[in-house]
Amino acid sequence: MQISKEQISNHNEQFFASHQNKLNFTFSEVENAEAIIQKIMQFSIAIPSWALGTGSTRFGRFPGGGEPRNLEEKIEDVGLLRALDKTSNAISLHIPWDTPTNPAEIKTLAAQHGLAFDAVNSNTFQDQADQKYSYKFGSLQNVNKAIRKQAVDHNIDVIKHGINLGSKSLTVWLSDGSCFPGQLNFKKAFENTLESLQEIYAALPDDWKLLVEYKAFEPNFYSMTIGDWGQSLLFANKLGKKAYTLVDLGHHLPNANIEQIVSLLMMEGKLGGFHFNDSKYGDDDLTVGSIKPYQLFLIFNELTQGIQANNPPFEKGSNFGWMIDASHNIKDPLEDLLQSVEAIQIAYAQSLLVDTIALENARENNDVAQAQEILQRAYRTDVRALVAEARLRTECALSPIQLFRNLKVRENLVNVRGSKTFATGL
Ligand SMILES: [Mn+2]
Repeated sequence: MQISKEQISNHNEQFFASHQNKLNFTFSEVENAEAIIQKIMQFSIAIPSWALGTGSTRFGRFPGGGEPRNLEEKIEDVGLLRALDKTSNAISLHIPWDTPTNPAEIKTLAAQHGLAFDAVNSNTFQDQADQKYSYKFGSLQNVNKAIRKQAVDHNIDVIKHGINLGSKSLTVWLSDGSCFPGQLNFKKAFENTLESLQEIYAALPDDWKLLVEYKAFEPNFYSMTIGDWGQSLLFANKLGKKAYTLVDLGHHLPNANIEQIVSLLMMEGKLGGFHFNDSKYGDDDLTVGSIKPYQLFLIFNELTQGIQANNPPFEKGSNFGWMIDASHNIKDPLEDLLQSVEAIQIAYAQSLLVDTIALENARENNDVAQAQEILQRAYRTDVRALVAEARLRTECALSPIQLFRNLKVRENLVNVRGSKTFATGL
């Protein structure tokens, strides 16, 4: 299914007058409104191939129907999102869930939908039917050299798939760790993992990045071998300049100060990628901004300031890997992704409202109340009309979810694909 420009403009017409009123008001309130719209229009985010189907918990999976049955249909789904928001401009593949059998055709199809390929993701947290050794006791950390080699070879294979598609980075997330005290020699596990990562790093093209993702717990519940940003940064620093830390919002212990982590990683030039989601308890994979929108804003505030200070803008073609990493259990995955994208755009727009000079002055004068006022003034500003205007100017929907529903996109996909479909993924 494709959404036509005519369908979008018909939809926008009915909302136009009300949008214009809100926009005029926002322009009267926000000094840099035009600059913010321009930034939002440039903003780009990747959609992971595993977020397009209904996810599952440990207890069950309830598919919603019309889910993409193969990689081609996943690309089609991201194409639908892009037609509605022009921000979901890339897809991030997970190998082997979405191994491209004909890369040239897949690349052409993606280009037809205006999509690029973001980071490729390896998988050594599951056993595949055709693999010789099990990862039950870890992959890159394993005490058995042959198992480590199998995991290294898989990662190198993933890089090759990525090269064929035009990806520029490999994300490694390991479930390696231990479930009980005494199970693992921490030092040996680190050293084995480092040696394995070095072998993967050696196979990385010069213009690629290796993104080292960390996670505090789950599926291992006593220790994770790359458990926090310190451990990830240690690996990244030992590996070299092509290696970076990747921050996933859901991969921290409760109440971790993620904005501080972001600030320091950017100071070190080692923040390579970001996975957006939201959570109340752990790695809940909930819709971005649905639980802790203020935290999201504070993180964006650090991202924006860090980028303005010493990094290129995180716009189309930038060096950062921005991605939504979530798996939706009960909502329509496409509606959920539209909500997530908008939450990210809103937080980004609000971060651009922060008067950084005044904030720095307040900090230098230890004026704590004023510093808080400056941040909260930005956070409490309604920027939705600016985000909508960015969509309007890029020929997208003023209200993406409304149009998604009006056009009966899901019903259409169910008709074509069937009501009992299972997308590959978790
Ligand atoms: Mn992630």
